[in-house]
Amino acid sequence: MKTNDFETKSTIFVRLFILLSCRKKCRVQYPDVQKKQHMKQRIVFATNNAHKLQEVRQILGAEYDVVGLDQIGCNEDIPETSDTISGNALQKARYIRQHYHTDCMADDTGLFVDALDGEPGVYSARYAGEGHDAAANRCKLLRNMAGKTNRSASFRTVIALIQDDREQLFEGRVDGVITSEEHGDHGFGYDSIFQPVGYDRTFAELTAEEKNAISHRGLAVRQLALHLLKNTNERQ
Ligand code: ITT
Repeated sequence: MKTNDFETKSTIFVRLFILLSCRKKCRVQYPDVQKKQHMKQRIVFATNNAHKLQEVRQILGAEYDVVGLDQIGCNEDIPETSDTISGNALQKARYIRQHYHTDCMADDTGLFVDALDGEPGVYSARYAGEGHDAAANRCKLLRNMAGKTNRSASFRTVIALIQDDREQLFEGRVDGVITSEEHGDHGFGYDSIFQPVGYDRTFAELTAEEKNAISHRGLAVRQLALHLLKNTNERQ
């Protein structure tokens, strides 16, 4: 064999070796990636409010696959007839459990204003009528607050989780004041007229990350996340 031939053959051999070991590495990595995707925990969130869905997805992060009602084929307006937010959260979660036979979570939220004896509270969504019109709700609240010196209020959220036929509640609350006019255009619902304690901006002037870090929903969802993590660890 000539020297040149020998060099060519050994170069081919070295290249083949590198190629094979790369393929081996790829094969090792690929199932890991697949496994990670499968490990994502699926949670059905019983809400018709796209903003809530987006917030919960952001707060829980990529580890969870938070599924909305349309993804389980539910287009109904789930009844909310309780006079407490915990009652409504449970009612929504139980409805989905009963009709769609799946574990799920539901969130009910209210804005409780001290000078209005806790109104709109559990009726926050329908404060200005059955239409769920957020602009009309804010307008009515600002009208009812005209001239009030005590502007203290709190947002409260209760999340009901039904998992393996067990019911759990998680609560979050943030205190603040009702501003005299609307400020900001982020967020939704009453965000533009609620200024949390310690801030000189309304929720609608904060970024989504800033709101989620201190909000009623952020607090409740982080408790839920701890519970889910504990459950998962216990099952393994
Ligand atoms: P689902 O019942 O389908 O979850 P909803 O919009 O009816 O959605 P709630 O009854 O829990 O939700 O909420 C009452 C109202 O309070 C709601 O219509 C919003 O306008 C408002 N709201 C809820 N969370 C809010 C938040 O984080 N910031 C501002 N307003 C909020």
